[in-house]
Amino acid sequence: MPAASNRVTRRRAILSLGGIVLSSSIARWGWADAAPAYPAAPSIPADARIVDATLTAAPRWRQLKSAPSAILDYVDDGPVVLRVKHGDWLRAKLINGLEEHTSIHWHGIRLPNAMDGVPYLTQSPVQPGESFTYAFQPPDTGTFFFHPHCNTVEQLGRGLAGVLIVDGDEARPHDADLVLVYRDWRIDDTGQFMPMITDAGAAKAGTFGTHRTINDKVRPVYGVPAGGDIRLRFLNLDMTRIVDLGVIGAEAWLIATDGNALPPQKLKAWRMGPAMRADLTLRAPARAGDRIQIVNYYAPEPVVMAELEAVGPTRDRPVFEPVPLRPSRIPAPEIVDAEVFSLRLAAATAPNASADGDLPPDLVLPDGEVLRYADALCLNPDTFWSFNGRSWPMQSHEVLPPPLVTFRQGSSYVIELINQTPHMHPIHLHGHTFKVLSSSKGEVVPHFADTTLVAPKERVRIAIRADNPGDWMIHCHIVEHQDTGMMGIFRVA
Ligand SMILES: [Cu+2]
Repeated sequence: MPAASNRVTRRRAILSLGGIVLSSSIARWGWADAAPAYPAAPSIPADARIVDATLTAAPRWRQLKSAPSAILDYVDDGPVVLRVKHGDWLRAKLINGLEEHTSIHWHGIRLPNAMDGVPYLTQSPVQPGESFTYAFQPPDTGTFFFHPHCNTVEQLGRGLAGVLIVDGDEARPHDADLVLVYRDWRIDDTGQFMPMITDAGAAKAGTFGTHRTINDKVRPVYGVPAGGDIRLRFLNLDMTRIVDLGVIGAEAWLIATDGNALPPQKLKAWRMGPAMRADLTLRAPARAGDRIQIVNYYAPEPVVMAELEAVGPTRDRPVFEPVPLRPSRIPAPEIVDAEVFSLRLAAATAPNASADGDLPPDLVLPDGEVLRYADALCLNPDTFWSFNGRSWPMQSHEVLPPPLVTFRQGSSYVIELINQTPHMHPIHLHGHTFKVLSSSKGEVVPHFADTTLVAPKERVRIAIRADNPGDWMIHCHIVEHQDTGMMGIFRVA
């Protein structure tokens, strides 16, 4: 049988197996008929303070343009914002009201592997009508978010995401605390969604939306106490767009990146790829009616995304000075003598061209059939991207490739992200928060992050202490890039 038709046959076979075989038996590389070896969930101590939440992922109607759009969300009036105090446990019951499986990944939270929400890797996918309860104690304060890790292009693209705030980082409280969620919806004039992924987009910078919003509104205006100190939590929850966050009309200071405190930096502009967050502090205008503009400089002309309008009597405050947040609790990586792991971000290549020379072993399917890695790769008909010469072999997570790298638990590593492509890639690590050390393109402000944007031809050095055991995802957060190959597993053991 010619190789090409062989591939097609196998592809059909795998796809038709669908959830039947794979829901009962996980397909890991080289493991035949292995029972799902999911990590064990943490147990909640008897004296824990618990915040309960119910999140029903379901289709809903939302007015984005003149006609309502059929979005997906956990609540009717999004975005949902969950708040816990540092030290609390969050116990969130996900109910799947969708017609396909889903899960919740808690982006940026250094939680136990079992709660990371990656189907087939850390848990069984949550099937339609089923539920799954996530319970964990967030170890860090800050601004986080959550979203599915299944068919992410469609589910996140249609709106399925929420905000998680862990309070307890303010040495001095602000007078107002605003959450600004940036998204670009891919809808037409009648509010209908357009195809979320296109080959032309996925192979380049991504398929852009058509309707940019803050908290689902175009250029909203928020009243803030006149002369008061304001905290802004800006989240780029788009799947494609890059934002250069700026403020016009007030002196703003950057106080946290991806939720992690840093010494206040006077804000000129802060570049944010999909999934990145920035916390700002600023003083509202003293005179009621005066406005501040929140702008995006990543455009030919600054684009106003939202405005703040001073309201009410003027607060009597001393001269504005940015108060730093309490220092982050991220374990500092020991950078001197740390091993360096290079990760090349590149276009997809034939697996035989892998520069490492260590091709992954053949895959043994649950029914005993042996599938070559090369054939498995062909299961993903639209593979455009790779890490270190390896593309994630399927569009879903049903077949798991071996880890790209294994880190010794407790050791520190420098990871060099080498962008060999002409496009931006916001690279996200699960389970760990890293320190951004340096860039080949110039000075960087050292800061902690869970996602960092790597520009074309740029090399960015980050460092982690690999202290959280498990198999974790690393991927580009331009979701189409993730979906078409730029994803892998790193193991901490
Ligand atoms: Cu990318």
